[in-house]
Amino acid sequence: MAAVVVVGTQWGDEGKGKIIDYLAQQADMVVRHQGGNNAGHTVVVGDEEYRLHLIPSGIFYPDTLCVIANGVVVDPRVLFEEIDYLHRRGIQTDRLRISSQAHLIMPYHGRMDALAEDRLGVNKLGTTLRGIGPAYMDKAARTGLRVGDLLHPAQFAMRLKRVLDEKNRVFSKAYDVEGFDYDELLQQYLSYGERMRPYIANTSVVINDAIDNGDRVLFEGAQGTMLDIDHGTYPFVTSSHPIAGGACIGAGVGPTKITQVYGVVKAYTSRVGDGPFPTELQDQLGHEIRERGHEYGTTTGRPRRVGWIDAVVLRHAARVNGLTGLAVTRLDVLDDLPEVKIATAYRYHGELIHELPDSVEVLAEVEPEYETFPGWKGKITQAKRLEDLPKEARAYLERIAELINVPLVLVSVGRERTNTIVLK
Ligand code: 2SA
Ligand code: MG
Repeated sequence: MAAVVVVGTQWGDEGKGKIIDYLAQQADMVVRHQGGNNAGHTVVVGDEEYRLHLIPSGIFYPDTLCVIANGVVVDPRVLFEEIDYLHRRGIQTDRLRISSQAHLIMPYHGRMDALAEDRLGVNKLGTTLRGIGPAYMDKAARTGLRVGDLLHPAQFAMRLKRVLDEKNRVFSKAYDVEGFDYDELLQQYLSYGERMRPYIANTSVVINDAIDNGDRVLFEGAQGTMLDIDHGTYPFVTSSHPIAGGACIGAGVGPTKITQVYGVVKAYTSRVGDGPFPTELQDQLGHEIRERGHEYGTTTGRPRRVGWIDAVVLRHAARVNGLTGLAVTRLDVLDDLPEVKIATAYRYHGELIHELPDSVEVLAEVEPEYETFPGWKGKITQAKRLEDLPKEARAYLERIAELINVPLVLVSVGRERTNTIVLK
């Protein structure tokens, strides 16, 4: 391992938290580079389960530096809630660094998110309502406020005034709702700034120094390829770049520094939020897999839509991320099913297509073509090597890797660190 990017290959919730936690055993640094507290990464350490939204999953290792890099949008309220939560559970956070160039999520972003979803009505995107989209909108519009601004109170005050006047005008004129009080917001954020001060750093330098020093750096993707603002199912996407290239931009690291890109693949598919999902199972079986897999949003508690694994989606992910290895997760959730399926292509108006359509309208109408495999009867959680798995489970895994043409590197067969099979 030198600089390894870990990405979700589907619509998020692939089990990246578990894989990052596993790989972090060997890492000196774990970096988050996109998204914000819309993410929900579950990590199991012994008998303890932790849920993180913002802080990198490497925080459970006492010697690992954890970085929230420039591409992340940071809600300071959530940041401190998470820090306090970790402290209460005996986890220290002095190894956390936050980029001065990361953008701040402000309370008005949350409100804008909710109002926009409301306006869309039945066409809503199903966002997490955490203000993620509006924070990135302000970043692109160059009206965003950044973490580093908090260290320059006079400037921050001036910028906030300008931005808030505009937001409040929109709230009252376009939506007929009350705005936010300037003084209150200013005081609140300046006090967040004071508390954040010891964590704030020029993280591109920190990360590049680590890589140049031969340290092992893990880039922890959030959400998934199909939620990428360019390469996902636009407009049903998040507002950042969950794909591997997003790590370079979101952390200030050149592409030549990245040595491996691992794609995390859930053994089935889930999607929380709206938008097309060709292999979705809307029947009893879908319900069953959701319950076995506890497929509910870590951040919002929303039930996740569930379906078969989709090799068309995965081939797209392999391409846009340049995957060098696959980490298949949650294989154990499929234990005891009489059969399992893999979508290998789509049929659209009678024609067979092998590549992911570049239009959501088309994607919404395709019919998946499936290959069906016999299930494996029995529990696989204790498997330590590929050979310990029932031959049906092995055949399923091998076919996935073959269809995507990327080698398997890890297989997760249970929630704990030890329930992981390492290949090679
Ligand atoms: P947003 O809030 O603007 O990023 O929402 C836009 C779309 O991105 C989806 N999205 C996610 N999908 C899966 N998991 C995510 N994290 C949480 C989790 C979500 C939760 O781990 O379960 O708890 O509901 C995540 N974050 C964003 C979102 O559903 C929209 O489709
Ligand atoms: Mg999640």
